[in-house]
Amino acid sequence: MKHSIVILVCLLLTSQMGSFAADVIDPDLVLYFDFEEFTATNVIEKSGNGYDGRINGNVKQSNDGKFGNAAKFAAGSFLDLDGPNVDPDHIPTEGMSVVAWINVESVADMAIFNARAGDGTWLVHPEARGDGNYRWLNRGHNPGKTLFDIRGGANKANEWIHYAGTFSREAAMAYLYINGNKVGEEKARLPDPIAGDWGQGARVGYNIDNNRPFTGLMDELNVWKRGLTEEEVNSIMNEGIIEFLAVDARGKLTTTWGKLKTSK
Ligand SMILES: [Ca+2]
Repeated sequence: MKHSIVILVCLLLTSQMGSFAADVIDPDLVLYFDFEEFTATNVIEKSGNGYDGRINGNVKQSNDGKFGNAAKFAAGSFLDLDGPNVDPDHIPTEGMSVVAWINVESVADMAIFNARAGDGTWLVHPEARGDGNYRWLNRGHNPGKTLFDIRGGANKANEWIHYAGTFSREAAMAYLYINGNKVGEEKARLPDPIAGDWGQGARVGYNIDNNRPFTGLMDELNVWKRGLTEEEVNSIMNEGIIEFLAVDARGKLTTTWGKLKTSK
């Protein structure tokens, strides 16, 4: 009898810990590549959603990362995220943030991340640009649904730059931060959500139509389905995503305990 009670308690504790573990990762974090884990064919994706990137061309692990290792992209190489099979619940529509450390080999048009809807809508452009700045754009479904198109900052080659584009539909505002500084903002031109499918694909490091090849190093790419605040962008930049998520989770647990207390 005593033995079975111990087992029961252990089972209860395990299931409780399981639910805590599930809470630790922020549910709005859709994609996270720390580039610490490569297999022969894939780069392992760490959000918990399992969207490992299939390596196309020459994407190699480099130990010259901003945090540990990075991915080194040769021109025309990319990670294929199998866009058509991404869970619709994970597709950002009410808000989006794309955050990454990049160290580009030259000042040229380069896509950090790209996704294209089944109807051909280019729904997101987080880019370093050949004309010397950075870009952040979202669109609703075609035709003519550009929500914002921000250009700002000074594109620099051969140094680590922190890129963060954010958009909240509710706040109707988009912001572009470079190295934690706001370099551009735009009020949403339309009330539409972001196009809600990645039917023609989603990639890291190359546009769907094989343009704007990312060339150089990338680290700590994280894609969210909400607009991060300036404070959150800076926390992610300064502390790294693991520490950010830990603080995020502690905040959530505090809220949960608070709720439990009040409900008694
Ligand atoms: Ca890394």
